[in-house]
Amino acid sequence: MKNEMPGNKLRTIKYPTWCPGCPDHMILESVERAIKELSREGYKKRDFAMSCGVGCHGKIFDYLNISGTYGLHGRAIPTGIGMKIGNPNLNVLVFAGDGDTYSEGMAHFIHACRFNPDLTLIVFDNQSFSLTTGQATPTSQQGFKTKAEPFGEFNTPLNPVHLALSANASFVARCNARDIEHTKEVIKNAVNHKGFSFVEVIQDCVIFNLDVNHGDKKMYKISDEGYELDRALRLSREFDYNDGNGRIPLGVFYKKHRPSLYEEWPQLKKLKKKGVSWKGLRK
Ligand SMILES: Cc1ncc(C[n+]2csc(CCOP(=O)(O)OP(=O)(O)O)c2C)c(N)n1
Repeated sequence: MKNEMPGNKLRTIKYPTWCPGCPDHMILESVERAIKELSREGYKKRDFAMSCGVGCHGKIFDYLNISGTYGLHGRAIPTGIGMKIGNPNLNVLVFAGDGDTYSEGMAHFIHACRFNPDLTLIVFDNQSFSLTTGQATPTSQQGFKTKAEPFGEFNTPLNPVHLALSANASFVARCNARDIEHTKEVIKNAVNHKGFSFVEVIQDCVIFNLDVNHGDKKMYKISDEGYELDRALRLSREFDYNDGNGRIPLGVFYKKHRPSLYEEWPQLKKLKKKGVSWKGLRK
């Protein structure tokens, strides 16, 4: 049980210890607004649950007043899938970092795209392992100088949006953390999607990776129509996570319903039919 902030049921009394100006504050605000609006549309606050990775992003566990677990680094996705299997009526939000998801947790990410469990993954992508003082992650730009790589990162960055599309994810989106309202809208859209929804939120790290901050100027919003895979793949290639060239498309790249883990597996179907829920547990 967390201590609720007076006047705001979605916040705990904990004061955020993220650095001043860190876009993580803005992602928290977007998530809060999304849950508030979804609650007005019929979702219940008690049916939201979160699974968090380890890193700066994971601190959202302390500030957002919903139930869940603070997981292991790289293991937020399987923990979230477990929560959903235990109680299929939960709306599970998985909060993870870029290091968390695309380095330690990469296998889980790819297979979640394939398995299509009905949950929402929100990646705080600051292109750096920030909590451990800024080492390069798979999305760091080439040339990124860190204490561990003083001559600069030489590997080419991974493009998670392109990867998710190639791995058959049923919902793929990218947002800018600084655009709170747009991120809120995309998160609402992701929660409403029945299946695995992947929301990549790009941000800078105001202490360790300021270079990616300059990307704001290059960002633009894509239209909300026609979610064809070819268009999504083409758009995903516009930004390669390196600094410099190209524009950065934001919005929902791809959305297509296909049977989720629950609809595919007879054992899970049965569980869902039983109507397992918090309500049931209280009886
Ligand atoms: C298996 C494992 N490897 C490494 C660590 C050390 N570790 C803790 S937090 C962290 C950095 C997290 O980076 P990221 O996931 O990008 O999140 P951020 O801090 O940038 O939000 C690392 C490497 C760990 N706790 N567990």
